[in-house]
Amino acid sequence: MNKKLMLVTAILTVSLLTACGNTSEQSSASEDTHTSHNQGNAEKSAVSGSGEKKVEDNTVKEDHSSHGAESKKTDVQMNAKVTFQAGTAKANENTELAIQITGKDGTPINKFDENHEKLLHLIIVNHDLSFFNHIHPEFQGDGKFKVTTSFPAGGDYKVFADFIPTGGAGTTLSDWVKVEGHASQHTAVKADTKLVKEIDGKKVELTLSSNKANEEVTLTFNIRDAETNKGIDILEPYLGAVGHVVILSDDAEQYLHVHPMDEKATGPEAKFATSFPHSGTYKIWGQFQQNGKVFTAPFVVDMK
Ligand SMILES: [Cu+2]
Repeated sequence: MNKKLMLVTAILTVSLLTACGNTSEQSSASEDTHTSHNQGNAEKSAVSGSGEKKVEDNTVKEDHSSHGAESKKTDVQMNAKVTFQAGTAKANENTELAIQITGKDGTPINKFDENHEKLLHLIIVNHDLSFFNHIHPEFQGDGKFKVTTSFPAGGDYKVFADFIPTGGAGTTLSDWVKVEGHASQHTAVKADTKLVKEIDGKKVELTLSSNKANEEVTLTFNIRDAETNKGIDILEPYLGAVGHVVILSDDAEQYLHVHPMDEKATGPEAKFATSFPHSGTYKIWGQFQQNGKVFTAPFVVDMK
């Protein structure tokens, strides 16, 4: 009896290891071809975040730490397929994007919980993360969302769909799409020497409490008027919070969506807590709103 149990355990372990092996193989394959992958659902949907925090973050919706999704527990059951309604898309032209979300067996997911005022948050980046777009497609029913958007150049874009299926956990799925047209030059993602950016007349400064991966890091954004250097304390809620932060590893494999520690803050400071899953270079986009206008401050940091 015990022997039998041990054998079963051994088989299970082997199959788990095999599954993991396949996952990394598949995702590196998708990196190589950079085209839209609609097969290999489980593999493709592997988008990870701050690992062990996941379950807690997802059950407590008001939790203020990151809820970057991790594939192993829940996402593996679902798939997001991103297509262009017209079949193809050209750079600098309005194009209708469709996102089809299905369960493991291919049936559409039809119930979503509203999360920060939206059923689906879509983040689109290009190959070198120089382009970032955060949009909210409309639900059409049958697991399908649609949105009209445009791309600044030809080339490959990674699309992250961030949502909560009703009864499930916060999930992030991703897919690559290819846009026709002249591609922009690829610039390596390089850490900023100074974490101060001037955006739309505002000076945004970012301070990290630590530059170590795998530990809690507080990100403090300080927002000042670029001309007067006065702190701006009249930030407006953007999607129900003082700000939103999206973080991607330089290879766009690790996705973190971080919410503020104090959602009701109005500036000049906005604090966020997260943990970076491994050492390396990350791009951070902080999004805030003033006078009805959203501004996005990008930063690149190295984590040890
Ligand atoms: Cu959003």
